[in-house]
Amino acid sequence: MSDTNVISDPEVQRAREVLANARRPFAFIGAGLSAASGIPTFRGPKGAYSDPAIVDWVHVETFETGDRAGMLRWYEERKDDLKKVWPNPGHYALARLGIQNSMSVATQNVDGLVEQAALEEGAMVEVLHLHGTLSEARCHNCRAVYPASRVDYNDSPKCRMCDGPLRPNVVWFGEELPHHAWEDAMIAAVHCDVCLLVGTSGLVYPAAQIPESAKERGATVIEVNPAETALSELADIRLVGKAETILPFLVADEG
Ligand code: BV8
Ligand code: ZN
Repeated sequence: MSDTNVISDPEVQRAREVLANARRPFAFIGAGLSAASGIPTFRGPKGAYSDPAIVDWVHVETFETGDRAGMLRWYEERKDDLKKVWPNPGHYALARLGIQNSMSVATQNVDGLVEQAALEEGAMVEVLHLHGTLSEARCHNCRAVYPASRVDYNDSPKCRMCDGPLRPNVVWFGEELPHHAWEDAMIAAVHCDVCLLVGTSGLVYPAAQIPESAKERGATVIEVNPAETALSELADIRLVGKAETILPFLVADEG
């Protein structure tokens, strides 16, 4: 969907209207929102998971009994890459929705770009990190948390409290989601009147239960994604296209 037909697309107009009248907007987002910032998605043709090694490196048992060094090297590279990327127009538009109304964003992303955009826009956006954040490291034993900027995973860093191994403060497959983020996201979902789904394949659980709950409780669901996803059937309005192209037109004072 190019810019010109975004403006004239009746579904985009309808979504703009719904969001402009939203009293409690909520967003559930995934890697597709950060694609335009140069951060690869996980699934799909050019996704990170097309490298089989990387599929292993998002599982906790790989850290415990497998190629821990390879896993930590990949996370150190991703942490480094974050120093070179910026939010894209999709992040800024999402943040601007938080200017109209205080807004909760449940993110599966660990890149910190939504909160950076909100900071730059001076928007009140509560960002709930369902799968953690690359900005923190934590001890695998006692869960003590450290700034990731102070740690190089290639040095096999150890915890200052218990000498346990440090690892990114993200949620790997086989690990529980952070309780507060999960609970706060579920509360936001069941109380929202509009749920915006942006850039997620909707394949990962229990995170994907969150938009399902919003739908069950009567929210109007708007999906922004160039492809059909596991969550598309929840959508009252499906906007087929890229977040960085479409989202700026959904924020009332744009376009
Ligand atoms: C757990 C690590 C239990 C951080 C990730 C049912 C219930 C509960 C669990 C399960 C269940 N069924 C199966 C499970 C197990 C498992 C799971 O979900 N497996 C699935 C895959 C079959 N879940 C778990 O293990 C979870 N934990 O259940 O714990 C437990 C209980 C007690 C005690 C111990 C354990 C943990 C899941 C978290 C996994 N960690 N990441 C990191 O390194 O980043 S998940 C991984 O997928 C990503 O990190 C991301 O967070 C997540 C979702 O991916 P998406 O963000 O959607 O990205 P994807 O690439 O898939 O899609 C991109 C989309 O963008 C596409 O749709 C594309 O079309 C679109 N797009 C592309 N460009 C654009 C765009 N959209 C808009 N604009 C564009 N420009
Ligand atoms: Zn420790």
